[in-house]
Amino acid sequence: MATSANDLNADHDSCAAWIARFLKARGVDRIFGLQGGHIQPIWDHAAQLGVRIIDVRHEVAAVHMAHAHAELTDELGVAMVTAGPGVTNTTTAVANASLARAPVLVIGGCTSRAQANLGPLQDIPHVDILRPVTRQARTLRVADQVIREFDEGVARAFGDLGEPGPVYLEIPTDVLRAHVPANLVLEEWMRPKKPRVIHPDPTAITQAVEVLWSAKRPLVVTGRGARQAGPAIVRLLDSLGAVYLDTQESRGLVPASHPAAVGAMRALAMTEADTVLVIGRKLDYQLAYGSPAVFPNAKFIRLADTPGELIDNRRGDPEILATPALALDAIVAAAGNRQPAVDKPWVEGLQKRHRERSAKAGPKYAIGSDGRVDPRAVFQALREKTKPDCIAIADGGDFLSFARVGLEATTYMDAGAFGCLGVGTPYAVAASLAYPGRQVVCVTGDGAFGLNAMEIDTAVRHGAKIVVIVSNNAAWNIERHDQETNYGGRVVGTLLAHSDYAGMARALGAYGERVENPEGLPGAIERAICNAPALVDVVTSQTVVSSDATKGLGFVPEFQPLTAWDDLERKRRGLL
Ligand SMILES: Cc1ncc(C[n+]2csc(CCOP(=O)(O)OP(=O)(O)O)c2C)c(N)n1
Ligand SMILES: [Mg+2]
Repeated sequence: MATSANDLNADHDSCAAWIARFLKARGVDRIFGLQGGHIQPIWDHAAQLGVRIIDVRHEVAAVHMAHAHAELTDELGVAMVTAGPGVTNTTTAVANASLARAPVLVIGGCTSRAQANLGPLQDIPHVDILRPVTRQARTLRVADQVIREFDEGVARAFGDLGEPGPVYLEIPTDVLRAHVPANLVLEEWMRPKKPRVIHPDPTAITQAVEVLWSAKRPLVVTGRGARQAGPAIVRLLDSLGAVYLDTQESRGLVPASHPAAVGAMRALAMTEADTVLVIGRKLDYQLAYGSPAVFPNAKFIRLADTPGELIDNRRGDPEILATPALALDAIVAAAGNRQPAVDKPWVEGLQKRHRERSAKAGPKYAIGSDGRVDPRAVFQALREKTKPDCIAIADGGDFLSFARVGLEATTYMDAGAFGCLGVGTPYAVAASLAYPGRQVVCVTGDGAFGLNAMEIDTAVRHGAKIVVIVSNNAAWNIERHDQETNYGGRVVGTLLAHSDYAGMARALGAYGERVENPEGLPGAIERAICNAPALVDVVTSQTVVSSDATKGLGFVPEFQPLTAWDDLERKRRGLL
């Protein structure tokens, strides 16, 4: 490597050097990013300290990766992008992390102070653009205060002053180069912080025991905020005898084999429950906004460590602001030997019907009416070929709908509440780099795949052993289906080509093969796992209709996300 006498980063007490040391001190061992001159001082110092730089092909992917890293490891996810388009390219991923409340720190470039408002290169009001989708967005102009700002920013990313979520900090390049004497950087700003613990109010615990242990038809529902509380939830379910539903964000928290889990009877459990304990989640579209139309018999108890998950849509009585595991254990302890009033035949009835529905092996899926591979056959083949600790990522329209039912993995991420197509490949890359010893499979629609397809190149360069399975139905199919069924069959702008995605993967240095019949799936998946990073391009049917398409998720009913719930809502309003 050629060396140069010129070193703009020779000062190891520059502001940029302090930021790199701060990140290292906070346990950050990787930064996802795309380089540019404005951020080069931090980029270089971080690399010199041994922080791994995972350089991507589009800034949106860097933030998706930081997000997945944060979710899968409980660590801070860090992305670094340059000024101007580098920052604006992150906006969608920052918004996605905001809805997913993922603790992500995005470090942006910013023009030097002396050029401010003169019309410099790559200048745009980043902070104004990102403010609505971040917990904090600031320009740090005072070099000796930058580490204090980072300390505060990381605290906000982990949920101080509101929900956890993304934080955006930018530092003008001249500030990055400024010298900061060590005596001005307090050691306490650098030191890692322990996660906060919120102890429950004993009065609220007594009240919760009273309501739960008097309930005849208690239902427990969890979300992202319950993720640390799996064993405590199981202890509560065991002592209360309630039924249980997870949501997309809490998959795998309670083992699917636990008798309380009645996921296949979701609608009936929601209709019939008289008491619903909601742990760590909003009553958002996945829970029909908590509407009495869908929960006609229920009163609610809310439990979360952030008020944002206590106060939306329906009042909890009680509303418990506490670390969920602590509150749940306190509830179980306070209930002691008290016998719950639970209606056992109701619980057993739901359990029995859940078992019957789940046990149905279902047909062996092969081909759709157009002769192409039934997308559900992919998941049957995956079940044969993947290990139980496989990490699964799902992205797309119809294919995501099939994936939710067909995938068995308990470590799982998907396009989420933001419906953010394009997350698949970046999430998978970050997952594989975080857990190199585990299989990582990304199942994605061809449309969704196209949004960040170049990240296959990142996987190859960084040795991320991902397996991407593309459902190549040559369409944005869930939308095509909507046009066909609800807009007079006028199909406009929703068709793609049967592009050669396997060839594309090979061109980028990955393994790739195309599958055109269901018998070819198991072998192709096995070869892909052995040769990862790899892509299996499965030519799938457009004619197999997914449940998201039939339930109305695609076409946006007026009051509720699903047509069945929308009908109930209309009935409640006297419109039917
Ligand atoms: C970024 C973004 N753009 C558009 C949409 C709207 N949308 C939702 S699903 C979908 C179709 C996805 O097509 P594909 O990934 O090929 O999956 P398929 O339905 O064909 O299985 C579209 C366009 C979205 N959710 N996100
Ligand atoms: Mg498609």
